[in-house]
Amino acid sequence: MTSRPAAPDDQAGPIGNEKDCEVTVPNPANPAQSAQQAPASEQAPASEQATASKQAQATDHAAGQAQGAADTQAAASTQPGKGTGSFGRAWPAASTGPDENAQPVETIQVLTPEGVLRADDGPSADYLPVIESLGDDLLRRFHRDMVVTRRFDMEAANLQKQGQLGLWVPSVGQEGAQVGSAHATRAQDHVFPAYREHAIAMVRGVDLLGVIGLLRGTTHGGWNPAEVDNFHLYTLVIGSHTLHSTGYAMGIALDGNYATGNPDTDEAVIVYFGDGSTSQGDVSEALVFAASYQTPQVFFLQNNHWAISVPVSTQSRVPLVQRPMGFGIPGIQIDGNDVLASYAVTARALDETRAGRGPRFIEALTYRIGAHTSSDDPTKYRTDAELQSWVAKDPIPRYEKFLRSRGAGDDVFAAIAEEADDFAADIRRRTLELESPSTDKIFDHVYSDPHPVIDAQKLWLAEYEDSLEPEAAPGGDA
Ligand SMILES: Cc1ncc(C[n+]2csc(CCOP(=O)(O)OP(=O)(O)O)c2C)c(N)n1
Ligand SMILES: [Mg+2]
Repeated sequence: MTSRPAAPDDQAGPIGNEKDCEVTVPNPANPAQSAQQAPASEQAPASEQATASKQAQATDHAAGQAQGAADTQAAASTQPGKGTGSFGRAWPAASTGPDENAQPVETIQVLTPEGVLRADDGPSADYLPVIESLGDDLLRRFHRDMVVTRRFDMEAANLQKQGQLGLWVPSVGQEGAQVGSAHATRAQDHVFPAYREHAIAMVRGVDLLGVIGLLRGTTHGGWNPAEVDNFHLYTLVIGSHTLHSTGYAMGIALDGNYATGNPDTDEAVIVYFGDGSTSQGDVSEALVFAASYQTPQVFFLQNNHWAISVPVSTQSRVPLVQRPMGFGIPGIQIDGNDVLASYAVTARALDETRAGRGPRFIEALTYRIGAHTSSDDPTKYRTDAELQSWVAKDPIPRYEKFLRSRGAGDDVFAAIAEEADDFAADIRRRTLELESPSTDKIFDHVYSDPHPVIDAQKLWLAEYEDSLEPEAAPGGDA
């Protein structure tokens, strides 16, 4: 075990000094954020209404939390048994909604919801030069990647409905957060996804048929991380991969593969996780170790406002971006439906951490437009009004407006749409061609070396299968 780095006091400010943790005060001149605040009258309990009015400048996060609380309480009151513990007692009702002591935070947004670059001189303006340095090819690539992933997602959902996949996990609505941050990574970086990071997988070079195979049950993995720019495997045990990523980042540090001053070879880790997973102990442990060892690592939280049917307002009484500060890690909140903010903020955070300045935490405010998975029915727990308010903030049409204002014409968008259709058709064709693996494959790779118990089980299964009657051919009489 190596000794831990000296205490990194350059990150920590006096208590209450959020600037040192890169969480800045709200800009009252930002009408876009005010517009996102849900009307206090829709937010139910009187105490929370008072809170809401106190936080008139609060961010989208607080609005989402308060709205989620009201929606959830409304849903619970119409569902018999919901909100009742297994001992027949009612759970306390006041477990949701923003804490009245929560400090509002500034959300970094480069592109307004109208698709115009922000012209004010608040903290978001710091990121404009990053965007202005990008060429048209990359800017258009962002759009292409968002559109292709969404089209892929729709095709996969259709395949699931047609019985070709066991399950589908949609990413619709989160393309801005994913495409922007993925393009900010460098080839040598290591990316640890959860399970709906399809756009990031594609940007890193994964053949998305691998994702399909995973959900069709033809593979346990889907790709080899070493062959796809270190895009590690999907992780279904929520939050567990934050520990994997911190361990990996500690390894990079032990090997001395960062902070050499060469951004083209210095490595960094980025881990993607959801709002719900922040309630897992694993995430807190990962943050503790990351802070202790000053890992070269970015924690990228996609706050899509729901953990299956649990709203983020139940997971945290304060904006989640404030949580890393308690661990001594700077946090920054971004408009996750702004692909440019996602790119610029992630690029800076990765370059800072690869340079040895310690871990960083980004909270991207976004929304899961679709169901949690194809097994979920979100109409049971969230309102159509909430959904529509986020459909209106869809990252794709917003970005299309921006590209059009820079001269992209109908031909550009028609070509991208055609490419997306071709991509989906190719995925469909290859999905139907996927072959089922042999049953005994489940025993491979349980251990790296041969194991007598596994060998015995494999033999037993083979004998059992041999003892069965052969299956009737389709269409036969038997
Ligand atoms: C350790 C663990 N507990 C519970 C689950 C069941 N589960 C699957 S997804 C999920 C919600 C995760 O929500 P969030 O982290 O916000 O990610 P999102 O699905 O919204 O992307 C839960 C509880 C799980 N997979 N792993
Ligand atoms: Mg979530």
